[in-house]
Amino acid sequence: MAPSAADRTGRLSVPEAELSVPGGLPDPLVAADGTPVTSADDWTRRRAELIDLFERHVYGRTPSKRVTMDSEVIASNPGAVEGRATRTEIQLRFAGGPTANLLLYVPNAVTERCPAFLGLNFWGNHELESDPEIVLSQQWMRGHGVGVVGNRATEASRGCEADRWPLAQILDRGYALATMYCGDLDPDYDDGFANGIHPLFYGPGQTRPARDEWGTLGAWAWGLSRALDYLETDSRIDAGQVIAFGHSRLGKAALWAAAQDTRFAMAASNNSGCGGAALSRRRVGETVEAITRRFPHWFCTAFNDYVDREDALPVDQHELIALIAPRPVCIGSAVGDEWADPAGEFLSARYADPVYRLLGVEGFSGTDMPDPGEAVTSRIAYHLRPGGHGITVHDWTRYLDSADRQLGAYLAL
Ligand code: GTR
Repeated sequence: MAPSAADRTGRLSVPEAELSVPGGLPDPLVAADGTPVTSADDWTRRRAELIDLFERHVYGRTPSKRVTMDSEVIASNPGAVEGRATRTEIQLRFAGGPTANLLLYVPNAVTERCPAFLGLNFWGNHELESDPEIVLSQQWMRGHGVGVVGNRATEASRGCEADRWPLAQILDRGYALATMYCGDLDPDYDDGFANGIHPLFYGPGQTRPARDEWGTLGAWAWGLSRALDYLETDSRIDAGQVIAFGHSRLGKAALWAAAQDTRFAMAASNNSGCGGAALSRRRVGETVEAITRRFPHWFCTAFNDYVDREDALPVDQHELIALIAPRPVCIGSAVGDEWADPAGEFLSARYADPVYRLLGVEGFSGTDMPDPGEAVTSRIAYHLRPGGHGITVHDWTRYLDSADRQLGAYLAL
C-alpha cells in the first residue's frame, strides 16, 4: 500500500481505500477462543486477556512485585511561572534501585484539589524552564540534545524544550502538571537492561528480562504509575483526575500506562505512531521491523517475531486504545508526521469505538479523517494538526479542551 501523503495544500490525502487495513484487524469484541464479547462482564474477561496478549507479545510483562518507594520534597517555589504556580521537586526513591525526580506545578489560583497532566520528558526536568533552581539532571542523555556533552546535560540544556510545555496555558486552564525524566526510570539505549529499574526485579541469577518480560516502554509506563502513587498522597491534586500524557515514544508509554492502570482517568498520546496509537498491520511509516531494529530495548524480545509478520500479531493497537475504555482518550497526529502514520492513528480510534459502545458510553464519532486543523471531539478524540512531528500549543489546546469536556462526563458515570 502506498504511504499516506500530504499534498501541496497541506491536506492529508487519504483516499478511503487507504483508510483500510488489508487482511483486517483482530476484533476486540471476540475472545481468543472465538466467543463473542457481548456484555460488560464479558469485556472484563476479554480485557484481562488483551492485557496478557500485549504483555506477552508487545511490551513484555510488568512485574507484579511491589518495590518500596520513599519520597522527599527537595525544593519548593510558591512563585513559579510568574506567580502562577507552586513548583515542587520531589525525589522518588525506589528501594535498592534508582531515584526519579518528579517536577510538579500546581496552579495557585485553584483552591480545590485539581486535575493534573502527568507525562515523562525526553531531556530532564530542566528542559521545561531555564530557571537554574530546577535540578539539572545528571543522568545519561541521548547525544544530540541541546547542550548535551558526553551524554550529560549542561547548563546550556536548561529550558531546551520550553516550547513543548506551555506552562502558563496549562496552569491558567486550572490543571497541574507533573513530569519526570524517562531516563531516570530507564535510560533510552540498549544496554542489556543493566541500568534503570529492571535489575530491581530480577530473580536469582537473572541478568536481563526474559523473552516476555518488559522492555523500556514497560519501565516508563511503570514509572508513570509510581508518579501517580505519589500524586495520590498530595492533597492539592485530585488523583481521580490524572491524565497520562506523552509525546512520541513517551506517548506509547502513556497509552500502555493508562491501559494497565485504571487509576488514570484519561490518556493523551501525541504523535505516538508505531507501538503507540498507529495500527501495526498497516505497515505505513514506521514498521515493526524498523522500530525493533532501531530500538530493540523498547519492547519485549518476543515482539521481534512479528518483523514482517504483523498479521500474525494476536493484537493490534486499536485494542490498546480499547483497553482505556470507558475512560476518555485523545490521539493527536500531525499531517507531516508520516513516520507515525496519521491515518493508522485515526483508524485505531475508529476501531476502538465498539468497546466504548458496549460499555454504554460514547466512543468515536468520526468516520472520515478530519482536515488538518480539525478534530473529532468525542470521548475517543482525534485531531490532525498541520505541520510535522512535535508537540505544540495547538496539541495542548486539544488535550485541555478534551479534558474539560470529557473528564466530568467520565467521572459522572
Ligand atoms: C522515532 C521513532 C518513533 C518515535 C520518535 C520519538 O525515531 O522511530 O517511534 O517514537 O522517535 O520518540 O520522537
